[in-house]
This record gives sequence, C-alpha cells and structure tokens, in this order.
Amino acid sequence: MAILEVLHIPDNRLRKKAIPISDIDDSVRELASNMLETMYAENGIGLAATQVNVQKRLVVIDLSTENTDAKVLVNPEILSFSGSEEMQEGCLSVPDVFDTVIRSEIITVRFQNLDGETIEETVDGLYAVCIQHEIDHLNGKLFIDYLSPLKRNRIFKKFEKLEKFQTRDS
Ligand code: GNR
Ligand code: NI
Repeated sequence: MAILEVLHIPDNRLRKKAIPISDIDDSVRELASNMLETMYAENGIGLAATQVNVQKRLVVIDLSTENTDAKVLVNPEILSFSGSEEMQEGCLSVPDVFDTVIRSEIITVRFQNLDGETIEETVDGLYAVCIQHEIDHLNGKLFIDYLSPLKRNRIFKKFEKLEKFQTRDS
C-alpha cells in the first residue's frame, strides 16, 4: 500500500475527464487500496482517481468514523436524481475551504464493484452528496464551481499565491 499525492487547485490536471475502466484487474485493485489509504491519511470521506492524477473512473468512499466501511465504485453513473438538499462541502483538493452546495437529495447510482459485479443502489443523505461530488471530479468539476464567481475567484487567487510560495521555497 502507498499514500499518493493529492492534487490541489489550481492544478489543471483536476480538470481532466476520466476514462471508463474496461478491465477490473490487479492494477485497479491496487489503485483502489492506495486511494483508500490516502483518503484515510487525509481524513477525507471520499476520493476520486482524478485527485491522485489517474484518469480512470474509480471512486472510494468511507462515511464511517472508524474507517470500517470502505466502498469502491468502478464506473459510477447516476441513473436518476430527485429532490434537493443543501450541504456544507469540503474537498481534499481545495484544503480548508468549506461552503454550501445544493445537490440532489436522492439518487440511483449504478457501478461495478472490484469483483466486476454491477450494482444499482438508491441512496440519500451524505452518501448521495458524496457520490455526486466524486463523479463531478471524474468529469473535471469541483464543488467550488457551484459557488459565485466572486467566491471562486477569491479561492483561486489564494491557492495561486500559495503555489508560488511553495515553488519558491522548494
Ligand atoms: O472529505 C470530504 N468531505 C466531504 C464533505 C461534504 C461533501 C463532500 C465531501 S468529499 C471530501 C473528500 C473529497 O475531496 N473527495 O473528492
Ligand atoms: Ni473532492
């Protein structure tokens, strides 16, 4: 297992669109296990492959407090959306920024598990929000894209400054 580097804005690699996984082989299982380890190390509840610079449609999620409920979603797709819900969101690619996003409240999602079985589930609450947030990552979209342009620009400027400091000091 290995902890992977998580990309932060303004890194444009976060904008790449991930490609469907056609063959669930050992390399996919290894990536999923490294993504889980990375997510746990960073205290996140979800992580998309895009965030670790891999353009594959793979997501890991664990909403439990004891890291005992790991879920791996291969090629997740939302089949239906209903209702709407506001939630305070954060993102490991936008550290220390939290803001409210409106998402669908109930979704039906289809994905494959690591055994290649196709699963359909109707979910709500934080799990539904997290799946929508992670699938957005696979499509190159970030939660801050839903904020006002003013807020988004402020956030980007802050991270651009931070990036300059980091390149200067290293
Ligand atoms: O750790 C995370 N918390 C979170 C809180 C509310 C809505 C979505 C999330 S996902 C985020 C981890 C992350 O960046 N996943 O891409
Ligand atoms: Ni995120």
